[in-house]
Amino acid sequence: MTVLRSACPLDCPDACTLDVTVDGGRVTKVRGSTLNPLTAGRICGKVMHMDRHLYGSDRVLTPLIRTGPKGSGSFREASWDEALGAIAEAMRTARDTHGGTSILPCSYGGSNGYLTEGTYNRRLFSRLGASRLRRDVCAMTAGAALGGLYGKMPGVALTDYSAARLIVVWGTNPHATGIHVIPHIQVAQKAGAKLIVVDPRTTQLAKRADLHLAPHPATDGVLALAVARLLFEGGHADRTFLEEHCHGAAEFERRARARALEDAAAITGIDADAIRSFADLYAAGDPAVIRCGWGLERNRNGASSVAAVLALPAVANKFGVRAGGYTASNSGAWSFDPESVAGAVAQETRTAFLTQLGAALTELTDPPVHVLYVYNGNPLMTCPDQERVRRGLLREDLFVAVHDAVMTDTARHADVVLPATTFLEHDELARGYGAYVLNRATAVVEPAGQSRSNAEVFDGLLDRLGLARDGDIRDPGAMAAAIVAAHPGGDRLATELDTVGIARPDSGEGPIQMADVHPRTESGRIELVPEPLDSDLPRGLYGYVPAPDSRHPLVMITPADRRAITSTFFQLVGGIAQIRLHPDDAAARGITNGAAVRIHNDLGEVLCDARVTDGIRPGVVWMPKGLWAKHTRSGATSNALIPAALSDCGESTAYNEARVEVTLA
Ligand SMILES: Nc1nc2c(c(=O)[nH]1)N[C@H]1C(S)=C(S)[C@@H](COP(=O)(O)OP(=O)(O)OC[C@H]3O[C@@H](n4cnc5c(=O)[nH]c(N)nc54)[C@H](O)[C@@H]3O)O[C@H]1N2
Ligand SMILES: Nc1nc2c(c(=O)[nH]1)N[C@H]1C(S)=C(S)[C@@H](COP(=O)(O)OP(=O)(O)OC[C@H]3O[C@@H](n4cnc5c(=O)[nH]c(N)nc54)[C@H](O)[C@@H]3O)O[C@H]1N2
Ligand code: SF4
Ligand SMILES: [Mo]
Repeated sequence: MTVLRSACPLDCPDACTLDVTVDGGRVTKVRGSTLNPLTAGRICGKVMHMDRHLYGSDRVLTPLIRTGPKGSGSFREASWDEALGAIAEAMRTARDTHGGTSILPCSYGGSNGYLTEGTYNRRLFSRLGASRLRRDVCAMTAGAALGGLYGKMPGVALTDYSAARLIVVWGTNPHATGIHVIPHIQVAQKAGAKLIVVDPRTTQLAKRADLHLAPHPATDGVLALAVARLLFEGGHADRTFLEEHCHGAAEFERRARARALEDAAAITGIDADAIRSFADLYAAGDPAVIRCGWGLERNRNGASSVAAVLALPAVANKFGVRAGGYTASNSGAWSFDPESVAGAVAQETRTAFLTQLGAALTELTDPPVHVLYVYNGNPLMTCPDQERVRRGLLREDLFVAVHDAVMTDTARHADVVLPATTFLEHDELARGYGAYVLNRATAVVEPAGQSRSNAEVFDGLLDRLGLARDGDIRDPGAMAAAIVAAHPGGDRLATELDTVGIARPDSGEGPIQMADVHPRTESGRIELVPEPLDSDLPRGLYGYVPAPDSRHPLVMITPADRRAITSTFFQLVGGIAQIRLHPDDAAARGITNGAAVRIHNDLGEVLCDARVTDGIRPGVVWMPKGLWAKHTRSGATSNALIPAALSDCGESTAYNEARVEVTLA
């Protein structure tokens, strides 16, 4: 029995370091280590039970080739040689007959590491001249706001939250999506810090908050501007700071003052007094930090909402002290260029949007997509407009390859399925989801069955297609080393990775905003009304777009579930899923706890069970993201009801505002 070091590359902001117990060549225990101070020896239940994922019945252990009709899930075992040969042949034929752009790689958040994404894959697909994928299902809207205002200035480290005296948790649910900030919030609360939670649901943190505001989805911008207005009116704006460090302050103030508090209360569904309490607590709190999550970006006002929230610390100048400012994604702390290191080439090509995958597969012409290669993703379950994605996958003239560790619903629609290693079975250089730390991890066990890593498979295809070039880095260890070496300050990073296995950015792990790190906008200032965001938005930045009329009265939100990372690990959960609705909405429809219901709109329907709870505001219903087909009676999940419409800045989709009706099934 040995205990080996590893690190988690899953789509989670915490980037945990792990101690993995291996017994007889099998993983028997996974625990958090203390190498990453944020992990501090604790991890989530998902990865703690990683052995169930590794050795579960859904694991794909050999290459598979389809035998039944498309989507039937009937396969026979095949050798790697046969499976890779079939994929290479499909790619070669597509490229030679229709052009490289008829090949579409499709991936998202399965693994946030450079050896699984951004290197080997890009080298292969760029040399094939394949279509590019805009990987836009997550964080692009929030990223547009953060980039516009601050040029992605890194944020307050989650470990610094203990030092805050006012904490605002806005549109994020850390008990599910990033547990390690919670102990730091608790330490702060014990020391007298106040906690505000802004969420349409009564999350676990909301129950412990001094103030919980539950806005109508998509109205956060109106709420944040109302708070800004009160800060200006109450003399809590720092005029000197605004003058010296910001651009657009006067215009921002004009827009914040344009709406009366009572109107903001009516739009958001929050009492004017509660908004006043927010402003009072925020003005008085020092240090004050806002944890801005992703729940508020996924709607028609997403960019304006995130921008308005992120503007608050500038208005009141909460910066310049430890634990003062904001936290969003910290991806701006690093500047790697894995594509160049891997030898990806610049090419003329077209770009397809992941949020529009259904349309890309069914409507693109000149040329249509003929080969879809899926890895690090489960697009049938995670992309909007699910039925269109399904129709696309079922096209007889589309060749679909899926590389995954488990038989996902997407994989069931493949022509060829390839077994993938998990992060405990391959080497990785992992950054997590906008985390401060960089982890290097080495495989702790041999691959299960015949599974292979992304690096191996992409490299194998590169050879088969005759696309390898002299000087290409093939070995994953050498690739990781070259990526690190190409980073400014790479020598220091390499030493840290070699000696302890974890590295920090130049800014350190807990920088003070506006002291250690500064806006990376062109002007070097905080841009409160940044171009081109302002002119790109239909009503300008901070302009509120009201909800369109709809025959479907309820708003469905689809937050993360603590048992899964989007769909990853959800195969391990049985039973029929529940849609949560408020007692008033349930009573109006004759729905009782546990009733079988039909959730529907013009796009489709989902059949599952109802759970009646006052933990959500009236008019809003919620269903977890990432469900599998087996979790509903119709095989369709929330994404069958979510249109592929883009968010306000066109960067992502509106996962949190589908209009639906719920009726007894
Ligand atoms: N266990 C687990 N952890 C995860 C994930 C997972 O699926 N499971 N996913 C990972 C990924 S990919 C991401 S992007 C992050 C996401 O992390 P979070 O930002 O925490 O994401 P969500 O759970 O989608 O949404 C957070 C909260 O936003 C609320 N919300 C919905 N609409 C609105 C709104 O209009 N306004 C406001 N104020 N709140 C709203 C929801 O009720 C929810 O409680 O988590 C990562 N971590
Ligand atoms: N309704 C709704 N849908 C949503 C969202 C929402 O809020 N609501 N949120 C969106 C968000 S935030 C995100 S990030 C996306 C996530 O979208 P996806 O990335 O499609 O979601 P996952 O379920 O994480 O799927 C990742 C897959 O990658 C596989 N994988 C992991 N590691 C490897 C590897 O090393 N190699 C290979 N080949 N495969 C690997 C996993 O087994 C898993 O099947 O979903 C989006 N979908
Ligand atoms: S999913 Fe997040 S909390 Fe769980 S082990 Fe990975 S990084 Fe840590
Ligand atoms: Mo995400």
